[in-house]
Amino acid sequence: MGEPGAFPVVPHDLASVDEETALLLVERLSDTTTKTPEGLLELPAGEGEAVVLGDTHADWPTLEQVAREHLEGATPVRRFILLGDYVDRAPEHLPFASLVNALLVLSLRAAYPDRVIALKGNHEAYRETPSLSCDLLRESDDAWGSPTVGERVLDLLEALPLAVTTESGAYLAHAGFPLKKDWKAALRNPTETTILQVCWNDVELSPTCGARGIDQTPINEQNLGEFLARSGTSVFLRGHDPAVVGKSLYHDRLLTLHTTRVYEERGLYLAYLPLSGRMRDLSGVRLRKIEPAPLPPARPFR
Ligand SMILES: [Mn+2]
Repeated sequence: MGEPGAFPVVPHDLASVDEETALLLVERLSDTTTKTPEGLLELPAGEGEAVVLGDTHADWPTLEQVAREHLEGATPVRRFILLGDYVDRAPEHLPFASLVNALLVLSLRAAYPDRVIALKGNHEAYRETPSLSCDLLRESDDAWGSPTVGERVLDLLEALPLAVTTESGAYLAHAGFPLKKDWKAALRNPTETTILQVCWNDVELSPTCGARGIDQTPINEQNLGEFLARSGTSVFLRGHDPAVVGKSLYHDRLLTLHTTRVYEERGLYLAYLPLSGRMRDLSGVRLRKIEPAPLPPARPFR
């Protein structure tokens, strides 16, 4: 997995890794990632900017390319923030891609503990909320005839934080915010309701809203304004909803990102967020559209 500060090496071809080796790899990651989950991270003011990625959904070639550019390139960013949904809906022709992408996320966090922040999405909350199927378990079964590796990876993903705030005035989470007045307490001690609000919610004006079967008050102009006021933030960056990707909503205060070839027709986006000064709205956030990274050559038939 490499040393802290060095770009991690993650096996791309898990079919050639035996179960024991895979378990060792996950074991090492659980030693290097924080053991006490914190629901909310509050970043202090700092120089430079954060790059923010939306859902990556098993598109590890793109994540790896973007991570290399921003963590070890000529102009590295101070913070590298991932908004959740690392697994499931894998692109075609990428075997075991949910496992590889999850291992890449966790390895990046272990290699750059003070720079990489990975938040939890609804796909990482598979065992905590009424949910979809989980490719981590299925891929493990396919590779090794047992779900154990996938279960251990899920243990680590479940412990990821739900949200992060910056001194410059941003709140970031996978989908939404706690509707409770004491939002910090809700994030620090999340109930199923909080997980649904933070990891599953939609914006009222999206076509997706109401289609997921999640019984929550959706995000609207009013509850967004109230939340930003009580949290002392000005903008909300999220992933989760391909229908509104790249659109700045509610008077330039809410932005949705995806960074995966799985929804390529909606666009793959990165956002650059200032970490110093004070944002009033999204005008200080730079949006960049990227192309998906090339897929690795298909494995030769054996
Ligand atoms: Mn999602």
